[in-house]
Amino acid sequence: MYKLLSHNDLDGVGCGILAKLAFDKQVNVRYNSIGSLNREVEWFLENDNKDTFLFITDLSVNEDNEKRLDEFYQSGGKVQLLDHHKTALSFNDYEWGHVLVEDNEGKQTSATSLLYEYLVTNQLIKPSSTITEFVELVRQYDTWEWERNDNLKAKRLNTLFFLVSIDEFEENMIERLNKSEEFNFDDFEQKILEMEEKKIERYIRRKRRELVQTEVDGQFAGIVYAESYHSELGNELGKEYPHLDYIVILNIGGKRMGFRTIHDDVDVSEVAGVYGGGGHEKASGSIMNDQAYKRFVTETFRLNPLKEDAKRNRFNLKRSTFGSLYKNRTGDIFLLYQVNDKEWSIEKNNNNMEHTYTSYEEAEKFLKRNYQAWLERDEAFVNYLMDQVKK
Ligand SMILES: [Mn+2]
Repeated sequence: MYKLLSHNDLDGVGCGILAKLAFDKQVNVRYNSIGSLNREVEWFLENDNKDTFLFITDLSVNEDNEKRLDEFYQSGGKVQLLDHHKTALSFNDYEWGHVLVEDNEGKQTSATSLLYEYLVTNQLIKPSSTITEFVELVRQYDTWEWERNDNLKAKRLNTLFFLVSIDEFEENMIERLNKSEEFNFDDFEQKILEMEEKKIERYIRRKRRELVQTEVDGQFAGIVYAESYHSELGNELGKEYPHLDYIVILNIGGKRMGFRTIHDDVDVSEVAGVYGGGGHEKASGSIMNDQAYKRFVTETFRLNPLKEDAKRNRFNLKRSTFGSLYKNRTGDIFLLYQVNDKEWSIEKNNNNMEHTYTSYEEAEKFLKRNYQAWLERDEAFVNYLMDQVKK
């Protein structure tokens, strides 16, 4: 018999699907949140048959279970941990651990791609082009490579995953992977996927107006409350507000937090580490302990949300030769303008601020970090120019 303990996201469930394709009725699969895995491992070690082969995928265990699993392995037990999270790299010290973040071609891995490789190498699964494509879609979604490749099929696979129950998704995928030659969505799925995508768009638009900004340990964070669509939300908010180092998504009901960044020089697995969590450089999570609750909830609850930049302007545009007009909540007006090829400068309430910047982006980042200013609408810009002319 086999037992597979995996994560409850698409990548984790991808592992369960592969295990069922490989072992059929010989495997017992359980999906876990990051918090519930350790209980499952303890239960396995205390109650399960000693001959059962244990797989742990897309998650890693705490220190106590790390020791217990090694004792289990040393006394002849069969266990294999497969993960691709940077924070789990130390499990490579064990013969039963295999953690790989990037393969030798520099391609980012996912738990599903690692398990597939393991099963194929050990001749436990018969590879097929359909399964290979499914694994690649899961990998691209989990690593966000789909976005660079504009691979909407990968994104849609994840959307579908959240539309149905895990059991239904599993069953549906196993049937598809067992027979079809190519991995495709049917007409009905296409239709509900379109509806769901529109719904997610509206949800994100609403959340964009709820984001508050705060400074934590020298970094700027944007905080939002949300229970669903965490990856989409983290990504969209990060792009809407690039002056923020990372986005914190608070799930109060689940007492959890997610951290996302779009910046290469920010590592949110370190941020999550401060609160006892972990994950990837670009996406991580942790439970909400008292310290985190105080920092992200209590201390920011009264803050006003950031205002979005005006979007339909024809005149007050970023990088405009007339300058770009910004405003903040206390009514200060800022004009961001180019001085020469290499310099950008800011006027605050018609007074030049001393510092200059090497790019528009740098100057705007300063404005948004320090004043939470937003790009004004055309109307205000025109009024501002007329006032200048009168003077
Ligand atoms: Mn994963």
